[in-house]
Amino acid sequence: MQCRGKHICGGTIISAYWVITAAHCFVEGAMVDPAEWQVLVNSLSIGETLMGTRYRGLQVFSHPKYNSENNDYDVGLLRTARKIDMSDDVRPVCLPRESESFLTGANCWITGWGHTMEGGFIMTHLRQAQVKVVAQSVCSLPRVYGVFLTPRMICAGSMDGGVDSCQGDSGGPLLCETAMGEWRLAGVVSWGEGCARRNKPGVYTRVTQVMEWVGGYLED
Ligand code: 4AZ
Repeated sequence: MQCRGKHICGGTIISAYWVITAAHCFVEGAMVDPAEWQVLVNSLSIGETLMGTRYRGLQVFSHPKYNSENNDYDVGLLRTARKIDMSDDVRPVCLPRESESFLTGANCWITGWGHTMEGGFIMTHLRQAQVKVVAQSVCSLPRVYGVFLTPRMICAGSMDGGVDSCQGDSGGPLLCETAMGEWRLAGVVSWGEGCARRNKPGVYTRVTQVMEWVGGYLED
């Protein structure tokens, strides 16, 4: 997702008109017209070679309980001005049911154009990495995130560090395999202490916990 032609955040298509992202992505663009947002679809590159299709934003929404102090409820939605063309390569992600659970150690994938190291650069080519769900009990240990971790957050990565999302990946997907072996959007890239540090896995908005709010926009 770009604002005034600049990459700001990742996002995930959930229906023909809707892209899910992080609420904090809209903070720096809070004053701008939703039409200044563009979603770049079906392009692995955000370099000079212009590929893919651009969809202008029509409306942007942040979760009403979003707290910019601690990133609780860090989820937002962007409605595109026109219908996103679906194809073999462009399809909406499957959302989880509220009751669905992602087990500790479940396999997940993250994707994004974000930095490959702290203080790095935005990538021109989309990258992906495999991470695992970290137990909530472990992620809320004092040496990990302690009380900063809320029930609206899910941690994924590696406790040894080395693989993680980073700046510029925010708003993008955390796709995980459920206990039933189905792939669902488990999280939205939200925050973390640095990137890929030991004992500091990535923190993602727990999608099952915000499905009621998201579902309210999916009717049309
Ligand atoms: C960021 O600044 C950011 N390691 C995103 C993800 C993580 C840290 C920071 C997780 O957008």
